Amino acid sequence: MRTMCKAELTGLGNRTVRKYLGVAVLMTVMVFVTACGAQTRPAVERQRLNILWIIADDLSPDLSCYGEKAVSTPNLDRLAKEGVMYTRAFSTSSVCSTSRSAFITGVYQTTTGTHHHRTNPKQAPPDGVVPITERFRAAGYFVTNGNSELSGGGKTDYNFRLGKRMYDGHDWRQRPEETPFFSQVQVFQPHRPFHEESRISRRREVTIPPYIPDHPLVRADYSHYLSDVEMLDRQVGDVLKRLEEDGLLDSTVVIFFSDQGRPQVRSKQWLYDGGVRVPLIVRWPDGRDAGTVDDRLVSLIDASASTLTLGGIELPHYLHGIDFLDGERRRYVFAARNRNGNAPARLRSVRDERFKYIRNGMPERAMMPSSYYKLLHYPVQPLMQMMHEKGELTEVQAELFVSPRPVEELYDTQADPHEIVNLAGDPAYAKQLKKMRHELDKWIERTGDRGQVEEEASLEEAAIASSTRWHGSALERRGLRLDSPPEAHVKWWMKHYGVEIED
Ligand SMILES: [Ca+2]
Repeated sequence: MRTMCKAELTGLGNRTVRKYLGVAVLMTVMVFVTACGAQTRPAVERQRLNILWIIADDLSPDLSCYGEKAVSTPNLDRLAKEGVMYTRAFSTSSVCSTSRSAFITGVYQTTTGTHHHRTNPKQAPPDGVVPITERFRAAGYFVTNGNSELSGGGKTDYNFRLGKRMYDGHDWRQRPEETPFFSQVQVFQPHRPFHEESRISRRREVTIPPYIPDHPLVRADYSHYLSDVEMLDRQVGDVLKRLEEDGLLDSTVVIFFSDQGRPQVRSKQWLYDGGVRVPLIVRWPDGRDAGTVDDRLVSLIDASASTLTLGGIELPHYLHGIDFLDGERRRYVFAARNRNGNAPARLRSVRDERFKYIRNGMPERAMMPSSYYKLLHYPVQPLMQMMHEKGELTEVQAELFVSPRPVEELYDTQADPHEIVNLAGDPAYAKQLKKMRHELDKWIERTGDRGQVEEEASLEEAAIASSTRWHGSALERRGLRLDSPPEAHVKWWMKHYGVEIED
């Protein structure tokens, strides 16, 4: 029987890997070249890096190091100071399970058929596609996925089933001696429901975007979100402290990012930057490029290719990402949104450093769809619905309720960072529109976008029924129903957040 030697599996011959292995102080791994020769030979020393992904849930770059003034995130600021901070990083979708299904395989969710959040029963990924964790295991890495306390397993939320255990444990401390690790730490924050608000005075400091009304309830909601961002920061600090205590800071590449943007109206579950732009910080064990800012476009689909390369693992032929850590550049990032819970949609976007193009395959649906998830968790949704019925929204805010929607949207994100001035009908941008349209068409073709067709009716109906049951029950526990008037939902939130408005 021939046992494949680790030297073959790790594919250590390429230039990139040699560069990574040049890091000053590395973990030493003893690789025994038994089956590659006729007899056992002396151990060959090979050094391999540990890799740690710290993943936030529902976080936009709302950190002090990214310029958010109303929050204090000293631990992530320190990480940025000791590493490289990427300012143009984007997820491939705007909701947990679809984004996670993509970055753990390195293949767009629209290619693997994992583009609906959620689908049951889950299917296996297409032939040959496996999570990158499988490749790390095959290369001799100890692979873990833990919660933020590292006391148990962490969030997975993949839209595929694997049929076998994906992880060796939840904590790098469980690994056998002299074994390198690829670990993930999943931090729940700042996912809703938010926790206790840490500082009421923050309500005066938060900046409310123009597409949402500047209302005391909105200020309270944003303030709660930022309190949870600070909770996330403390948890990241604890994880890094533990890494340091274990003497692993100088042998581990730390990559911090979020699965998608902030849980807010026109952000999570939308394809505007609020939904898909994410923080990304990479800390090298040798202090390389410490404190620098990188403005290149990066997609989270690239995290897979880059991480495999860090592990000295040959990239599978089907992989969609590029190795951004080796300086490769991409001209565009792509994102997709299909059904989220009970709310069907078919949105696709392509963005370069400046322009964002969004195509809407279901223009009959208003931007503020009747999402039960948002009805349960986002106070801003019923508030805006109530204000809309009373005619109290601005023109930009009321746009969320317009139906049918434009089939195409084009934004200049430099001049219009909130993406509220649609340039798709402006003759001055016709050339840009044509170019972006073409790039999106090419991507759909090249990646075999499976979300361009209608979802099988029985699956869609089952998912909608499940969402209706689950969210209906959760609202009942608040004394509310799915069809309660928006005023009733707003009243519940005002009491929950302790918001009082003088008549
Ligand atoms: Ca998420």
